[in-house]
Amino acid sequence: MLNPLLLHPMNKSKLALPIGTTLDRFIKQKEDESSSATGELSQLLRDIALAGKIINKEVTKSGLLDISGGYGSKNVQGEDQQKLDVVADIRFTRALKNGGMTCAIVSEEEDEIIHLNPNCRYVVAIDPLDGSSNIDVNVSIGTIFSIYKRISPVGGPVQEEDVLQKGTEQVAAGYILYGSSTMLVYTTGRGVHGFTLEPSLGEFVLSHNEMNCPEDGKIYSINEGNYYAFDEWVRTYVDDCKKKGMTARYIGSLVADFHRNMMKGGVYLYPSTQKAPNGKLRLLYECNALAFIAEQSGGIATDGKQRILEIQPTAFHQRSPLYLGSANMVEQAISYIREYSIVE
Ligand code: AHM
Ligand code: MG
Repeated sequence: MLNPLLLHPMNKSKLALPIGTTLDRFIKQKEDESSSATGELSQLLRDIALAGKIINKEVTKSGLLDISGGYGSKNVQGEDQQKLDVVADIRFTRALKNGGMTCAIVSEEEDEIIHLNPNCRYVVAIDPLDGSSNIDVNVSIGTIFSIYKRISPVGGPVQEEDVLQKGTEQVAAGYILYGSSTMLVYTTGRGVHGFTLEPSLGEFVLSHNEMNCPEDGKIYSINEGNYYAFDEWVRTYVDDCKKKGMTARYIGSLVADFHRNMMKGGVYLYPSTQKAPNGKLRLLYECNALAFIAEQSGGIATDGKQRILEIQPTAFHQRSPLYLGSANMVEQAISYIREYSIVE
């Protein structure tokens, strides 16, 4: 029988919420547990979840409606935009604008800051639909988001410094994975929690409480097509993974590759190449969010020289090499850098 003391309102925060709890209720409980919470971040997380449900609807219709394929334009980084990339960007911007908790957005799909309500405290960095090359072929894709508190005073225009904050300053981060089921995974710096979309209810429900990334694993994820463009240390590392009989898994959607490795134990690598000396992935809205989640679940994220979260960004669309996942596996991979670096 339940201890009646636990039912007392004062003790509400001590009750661990069971699997199946809705995201709304979970967010509310976390808000109640924090003495400084104003409810604004909670509302922002709900706005993101709502946008995720809308994108999910669009993604599942892809192929039926005229929303797959190229949009015929390029984003600021010169990459072909897919129609769904653009749809997702519009849906998120609209949801965050209507939600009224966001002062600015920086998005993979937009060159400049999108200014929203200057009276709000939160800045959102977002990749609305990551894994674009997989959209048309029914392979998992995702949304990645980071939330920061602005530095400049509320009420005034958002400044570059509000957006160009180190990953350590994130107040929350997460991703939505549109896979065999749709999941929202997020952290506010107190563990990582995963929610699965129950399609008939249209609700995200708690399915993975306190997610932990195993320290070790067997999976390495890297685009080996770039093998001859990698530095020698990466090629040697990949050769050694094969000699050890490790498992190669690479979906080409960062969210999906990261999620699998966090569940099963693995390492994700996107190193610099001859063509892309800073790698491909974007610090603000790809690397930082997953680095925060990785660390919160016991994993590691580094650019090979320093913690991803400690890199000071200098541009909105800045790129970074990324080594991410199970702690021992990331450590082991980057130990090759030291071994192969040329001592002058
Ligand atoms: P995108 O944001 O344009 O979709 O690009 C990012 C994606 C990541 O999801 C994925 O890990 C990586 O690019 C794959 O790149 P590549 O095809 O070079 O291996
Ligand atoms: Mg992306």
